[in-house]
Amino acid sequence: MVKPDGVQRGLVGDIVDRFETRGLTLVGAKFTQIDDDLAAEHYAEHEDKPFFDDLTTFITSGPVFAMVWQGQDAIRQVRRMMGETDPADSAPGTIRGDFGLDLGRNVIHGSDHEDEGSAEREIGLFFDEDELVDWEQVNEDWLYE
Ligand code: D4T
Repeated sequence: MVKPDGVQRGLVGDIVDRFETRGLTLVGAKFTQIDDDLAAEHYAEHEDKPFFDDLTTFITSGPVFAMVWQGQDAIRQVRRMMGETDPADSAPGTIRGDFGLDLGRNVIHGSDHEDEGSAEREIGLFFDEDELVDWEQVNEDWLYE
């Protein structure tokens, strides 16, 4: 999900381009504004953390662009392309390493690849089943051996 800072800074197109060019398949997308309830649910794991209020205030502060990407090892590869949680620790070439400087403005959210159910849970928060499109890219034979 491109966070409000990424949307305001006009980075949606570049971020979509990176995932498309990598070979991932877009199966869902939604431009929306998160309300307080959804923010609390989305960041429930951080409920007791000192940065929780700042986090939910930020994520509800403007529109976001939520996406579902599919492909081989997609969750882990997206996390690698995003960089570290703190842009200051993110390598150049990653999304946060190229577009961010500050932990509280880290441009993008991605589901956790170490937490098995996290992508499925988060897709359920943002999308109805009929908003996801089951399709095959014509170039799959050239992406996968
Ligand atoms: P998100 O969830 O935004 O994709 O980030 P990460 O998955 O990379 O990292 P996270 O869940 O640990 O942190 C969520 C979010 O909280 C902000 N944050 C985090 C913060 O403001 N202060 C902090 O000390 C930490 C650890 C940044 C990302």
